[in-house]
Amino acid sequence: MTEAVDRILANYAGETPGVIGNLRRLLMHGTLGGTGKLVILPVDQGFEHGPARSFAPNPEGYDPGYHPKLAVETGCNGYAAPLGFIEAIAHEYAGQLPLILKVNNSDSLADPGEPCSALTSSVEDALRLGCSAIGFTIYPGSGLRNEMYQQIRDLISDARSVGLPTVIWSYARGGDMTKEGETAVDVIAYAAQIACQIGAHIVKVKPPTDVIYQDAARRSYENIPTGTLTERIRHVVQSCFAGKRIVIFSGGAAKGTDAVLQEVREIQAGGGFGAIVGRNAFQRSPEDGAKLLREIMAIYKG
Ligand code: FBP
Repeated sequence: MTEAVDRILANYAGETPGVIGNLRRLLMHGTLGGTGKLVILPVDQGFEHGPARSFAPNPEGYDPGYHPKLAVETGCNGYAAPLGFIEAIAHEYAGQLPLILKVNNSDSLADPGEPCSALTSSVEDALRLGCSAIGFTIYPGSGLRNEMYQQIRDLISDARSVGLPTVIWSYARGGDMTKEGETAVDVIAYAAQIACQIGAHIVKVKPPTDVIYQDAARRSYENIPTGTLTERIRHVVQSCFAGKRIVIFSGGAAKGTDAVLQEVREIQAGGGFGAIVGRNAFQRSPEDGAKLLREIMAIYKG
């Protein structure tokens, strides 16, 4: 244990020992183990975006064995994926790499109007596969958001009872939300707060942009600095119970190395706890993907 990890876990003091133990496992694992920072490799894009959009840029990624190997070689804190990918590799990696089972997923074959992921696996599956946490996506703003909030209430409670923490991917979308609104700083902060209030142990949101989406929030933001990404990250961290809940930020669609690293520097400067980096890692060649993950971790290590 380290002071940084002790400090974070003290904020979860009301939790069961099993949940705290698994959070500790995630925080103590890999290159960033003990620093209080996390880099997680998520590979649910095959389900969410389709196989070719996800894996054609680096065909090695079609193989479920590719991703946990990349995560282990580069020292990621954990690996998150839907049931099929986890079932294909758990016998080899459970106990060697913290696994996070994404228990709901949605496809992008048709515009759902009001998005709502399907439950695709269970807490029992996570236990059976030796996972360290479950993952769940909510879509605040969707007409079906209340259904998702109620589903996750039950799942968090089931997962907690067997000692598993919950990571919530919180993406505002649906309703009359615009594309620009989905990443507006007020919307990201609100989505992060909702995930914390629902009981997420780790929250995952997209990096916020310098846009205020809700007219009702505009005045409240007059004195909140949001001009730089660092400032916006700081505000999102504050919105997660004044930094008492772990909040990490996603990488987004593949982009240039300089842009990824600049974003990571600002997440670090704003007090973010780390990143979930999917496409930017596995869509590069094996060497380049591993190099980028190592560079990202070096920044978080300070
Ligand atoms: P990326 O780094 O590839 O963006 O992955 C992070 C993630 O949260 C994935 O888990 C998820 O599939 C994806 O983003 C969703 O992205 P989008 O909202 O663009 O569909």
